[in-house]
Amino acid sequence: MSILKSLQERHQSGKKSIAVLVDPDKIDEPGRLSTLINLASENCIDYFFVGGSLITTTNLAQVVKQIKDNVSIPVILFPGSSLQIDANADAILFLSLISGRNPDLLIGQHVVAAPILKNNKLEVIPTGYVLINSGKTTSVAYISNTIPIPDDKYSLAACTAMAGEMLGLRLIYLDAGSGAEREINSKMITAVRKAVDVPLVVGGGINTSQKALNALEAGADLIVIGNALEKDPKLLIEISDKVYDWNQSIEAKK
Ligand code: 1GP
Repeated sequence: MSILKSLQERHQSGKKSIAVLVDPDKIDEPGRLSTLINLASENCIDYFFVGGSLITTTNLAQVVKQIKDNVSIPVILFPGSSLQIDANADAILFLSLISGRNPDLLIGQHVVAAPILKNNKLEVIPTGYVLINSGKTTSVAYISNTIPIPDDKYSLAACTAMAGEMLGLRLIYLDAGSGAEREINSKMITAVRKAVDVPLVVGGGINTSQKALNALEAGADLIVIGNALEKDPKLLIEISDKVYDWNQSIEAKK
């Protein structure tokens, strides 16, 4: 089954998923990725996202390979640019930065990436990428040269997601940016959730299991955890327990 199809089915049934984000730039010690891979596998993590706003190292391919060689968890590229494509991953979020007005990130990079993607077997997942303000300027806001949507402009975010869905995008990714000071608030997640039928990915600044649970309750289908695991990889155990309990309760209601 395709990754998108499985996310759609999980969305329909109310089940939740977790992705661990690996930024190749932050894999500075050889053992760090192995620790994450082992933890992800022991805790039944659904996906690895691999990417970053600015990859200054050349180890994207190495990171993808190390994950693929060790576990069967699907690897989804979360690219900061059209340079971040690796055919050994399973899928790529084909991101259109719809909260911004930077044409290069709405269609430009896509034109460059399209012929490369056409010639490999990566599953291409058209994704409406929506940045929400989270306090301090994040790398993604700076690099993308766009202004994130203010975190109290719920209808602006909802209409942005709605337009993305009408344009044919198959996922909406609400992101506060990696290491965000403030995670995306529940009211914002719920407003966007109500506006669209496609699966909703939420990430940025989720650094406690309570924040993860809040995002799930507000309507996130897939939560993405990156930065917080750099400081405390074991947080993944707590967060995956929350997702597991949630999914068990859905099963029990059947
Ligand atoms: C960033 O949504 C991801 O694009 C994850 O954010 O690194 O803050 O968990 P964190």
